[in-house]
Amino acid sequence: MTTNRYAETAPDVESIRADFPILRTQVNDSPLVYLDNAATTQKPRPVIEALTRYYETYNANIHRGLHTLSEQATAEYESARDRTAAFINAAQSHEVIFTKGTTDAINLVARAWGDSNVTSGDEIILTEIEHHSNLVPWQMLAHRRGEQLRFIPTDPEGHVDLVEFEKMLGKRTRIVAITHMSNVLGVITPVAELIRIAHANGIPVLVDAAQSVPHMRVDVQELDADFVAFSGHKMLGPTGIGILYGKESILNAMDPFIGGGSMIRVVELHESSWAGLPERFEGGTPNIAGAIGLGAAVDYINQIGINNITAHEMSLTDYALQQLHDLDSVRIFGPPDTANRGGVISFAVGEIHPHDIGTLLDTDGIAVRAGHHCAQPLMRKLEVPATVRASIYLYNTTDEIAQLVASISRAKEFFDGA
Ligand code: 7TS
Repeated sequence: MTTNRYAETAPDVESIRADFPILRTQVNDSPLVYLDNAATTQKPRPVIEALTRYYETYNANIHRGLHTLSEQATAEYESARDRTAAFINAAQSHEVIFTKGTTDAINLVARAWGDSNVTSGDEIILTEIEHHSNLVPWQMLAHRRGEQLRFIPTDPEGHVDLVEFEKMLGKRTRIVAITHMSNVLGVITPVAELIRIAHANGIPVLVDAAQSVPHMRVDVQELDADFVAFSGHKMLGPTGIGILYGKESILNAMDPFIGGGSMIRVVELHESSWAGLPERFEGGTPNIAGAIGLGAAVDYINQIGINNITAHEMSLTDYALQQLHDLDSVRIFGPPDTANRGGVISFAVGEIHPHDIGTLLDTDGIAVRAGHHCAQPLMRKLEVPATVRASIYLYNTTDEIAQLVASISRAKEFFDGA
């Protein structure tokens, strides 16, 4: 990348905002206040331009043509892999597999690893706070292979019980799969500690990092994670592209899940042999533009500095938690302060249905998510049908948080008066 505008200083939010064309949009006659970043993030101009440049100047399929455009597309696709691998400090680029996203990555593991490593009577350990993406693929595996799912107890704020966790590990435990940051509670789980305990018992760990990698430094080698899954669209990149990181030794021992072009070495009429990493897990024409866009997103984040992004988000989260706490009848789910949490803030306003709050905020141009957030078991545990969720990213401002709080107050007055 060129100059590093921000790495030495706190992020200049106005300068960042100028890079995001959509932030100039008006919604219901108000400037857009985008606080639905846990669902998907907006795209800075360098990402949009990387996509356009690919389609306008070197669109071609990769790894097959000997022509110039194909070579350029292949080089850019592989360079995006290298930069993404460096971003999470993978030891080797071929440990980074391009997928459609987190969901696709976890399904890949549940199929390609699960089908050959899990049998009837085995156990898989999850938590009750998982997104459906890190629950349903394991349920499907259980239906195919007959293993049991077990859940680490969590307190109401989502903190996992490490003592109980250690007791749950046994001879039949095959894998632990856990979110790094809850998309509902914002709580950050102690994955490093969980991995250490699991490894002491010879058990691999998959980390659902969909909500962590975009917002905080995640070093896969330092964590010693076996698998890490995340999505490009939650970190300023395009939709339809994501990552499965896997340790080389584990990936090499796995058979592919998707059969077809690009993932083979030799194909005979009745048998085939597999390509090496990463091609073995990237059958078919991949999302070339998406990968290139993700590479541009990684560059953008690096240019600002991931630690600066975390610091900015934490200062806004601190402010938001205090302001919401001061509002009558607002109940915040998840940790009440910024210790062990990220900028995902779920709340309820009195007895008002979250969907009604979401709709009223939208009339002020404020985008939040209201619903079960693809975490229905967690909603049951919290004994609510849904929550309102505001989620913060690098382009949000203190003023936007103040607008959110004012809009919630107005919504409450509206319903109290109704
Ligand atoms: N895991 C977590 C923790 C997530 O938050 C999400 C998406 C996923 C997995 C799945 O990611 P995908 O890119 O494959 O869809 N979470 C949300 C959300 O909270 N609102 O919309 C999507």
